[in-house]
Amino acid sequence: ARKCILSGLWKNELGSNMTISAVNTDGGFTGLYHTAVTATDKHIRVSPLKGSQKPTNQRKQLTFGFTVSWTFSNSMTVFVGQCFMDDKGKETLKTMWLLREEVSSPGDDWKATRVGTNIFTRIK
Ligand code: B9F
Repeated sequence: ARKCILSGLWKNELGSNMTISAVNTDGGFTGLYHTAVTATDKHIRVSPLKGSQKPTNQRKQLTFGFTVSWTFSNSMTVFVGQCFMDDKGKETLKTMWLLREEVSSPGDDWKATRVGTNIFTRIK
């Protein structure tokens, strides 16, 4: 059976792109994230990502997580997800994310985290 490989270029339903480099023997990987959207008028810049997959040997369906450290703000997003391989060999990454924004006081903590889902498909 064909196996999921996270390395490559992916696009989600928002139009965001990410490139994941080779996965190392410990399951770790790095990459670059280019978001198509931002909630403010901040200038978007490509931002680094770092994560790991489990298990480290490639499987048909594998779980993974990664963090994106936005270079244009003090916010971070963490993604967790699973790669699904269909019977035509097409891979889909189903993810959920939490976006943490820096707030100025504990009283603002309630509004500091956004949550959502993204689905990625391979473009290369
Ligand atoms: O919009 C975020 C942001 C951080 C500080 C000002 C703007 C950064 C980009 C997040 C992109 C998210 C979506 N893109 C994507 O592909 S990550 C999850 C989604 N998937 C507004 C003010 C503080 C936080 C948000 Fe900001």
